[in-house]
Amino acid sequence: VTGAIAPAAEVRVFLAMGGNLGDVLGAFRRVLAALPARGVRVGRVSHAYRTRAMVLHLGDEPGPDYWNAVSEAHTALAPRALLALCQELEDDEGRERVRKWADRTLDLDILVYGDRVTEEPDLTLPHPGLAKRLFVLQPFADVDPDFPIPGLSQTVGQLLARFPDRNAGIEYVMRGWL
Ligand code: PH2
Ligand code: MG
Ligand code: MG
Repeated sequence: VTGAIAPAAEVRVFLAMGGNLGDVLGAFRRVLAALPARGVRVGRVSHAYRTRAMVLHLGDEPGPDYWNAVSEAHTALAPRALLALCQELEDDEGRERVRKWADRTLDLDILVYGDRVTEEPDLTLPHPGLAKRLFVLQPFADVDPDFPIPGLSQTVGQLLARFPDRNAGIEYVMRGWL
């Protein structure tokens, strides 16, 4: 219809949730409950994984174990708007930004935004750590193992299968946690 404003098309995104301080699964649940009213329709959600903290420098004392999970979602928010929303939800959970990789109540990262491939100072898509981290790939594979990662010529399942030890750092799988 002439003059009508077309609604922005929704894009399929994948979000990673992590945290190792406080009631992390509670934080995950609150985030998933808050997203729909903020323009993000939540789709499939992975199991929750208890994982050993990955440290920044070899030899660093690891902090408490993390919980990690991945969620599929659909949104018409632009990448920057989605990133700002993620940071706002982290702040709502009392996230303190003390230093890189500090222990945290909630980390909410954009893993994938549609087929977008971009490298900007604070927003690299797909997430640069994705292919290297079992605590991301394993829950991602729960949600969609056949998803081809934009910019890489491999699916989530193929990346996962390349890991020599498919349980490395994964202590426990919590099913039906939502
Ligand atoms: N996130 C980090 C640093 N280390 N370790 C685990 N197991 N899980 C995480 O999500 C994680 C981490 C910084 O984002
Ligand atoms: Mg992170
Ligand atoms: Mg983050």
